[in-house]
Amino acid sequence: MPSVFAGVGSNLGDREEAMRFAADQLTTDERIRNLKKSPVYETEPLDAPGGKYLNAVWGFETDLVPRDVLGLLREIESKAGRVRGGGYHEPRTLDLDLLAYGGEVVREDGLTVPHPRMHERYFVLKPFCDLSPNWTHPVLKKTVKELLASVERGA
Ligand code: PH2
Ligand code: MG
Ligand code: MG
Repeated sequence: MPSVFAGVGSNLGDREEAMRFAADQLTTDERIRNLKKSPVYETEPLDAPGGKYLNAVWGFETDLVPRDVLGLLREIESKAGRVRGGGYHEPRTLDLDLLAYGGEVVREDGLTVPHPRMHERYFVLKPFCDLSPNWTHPVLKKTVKELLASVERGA
């Protein structure tokens, strides 16, 4: 069963409650095993309007294929009350991004794994590193720990 990693973000409404709700949805889903949660970080919005984000990364195991993991994450976003208004990086009650699916590379319509911007985002790499510092990016061939160090150096 591959280890899957999801980025979790919220900068609208009751941010803690949205994250609690999402964790509960995953924990009670029989297709999801062994949910592990990073610490939560409060971060300034990057290239986005609105208030501060709460960010975390969660890891779990599943036999769902990447497309179905994406579908499940979208479903949980909707159940948490997320409404997509179409604005660029608009504030969101809950954002669940599929960051990594084991060491696999997926390039399909509307689905790129690893997430195309994860390696440049401190708010992803920091909590990802808390969970799994040695996960290796299958395209960049660098560990999360190395990617985080590059971002912290500003490289
Ligand atoms: N997500 C974005 C855009 N900007 N900034 C922070 N700090 N955290 C996020 O999760 C985030 C962001 C698009 O999804
Ligand atoms: Mg998203
Ligand atoms: Mg996002």
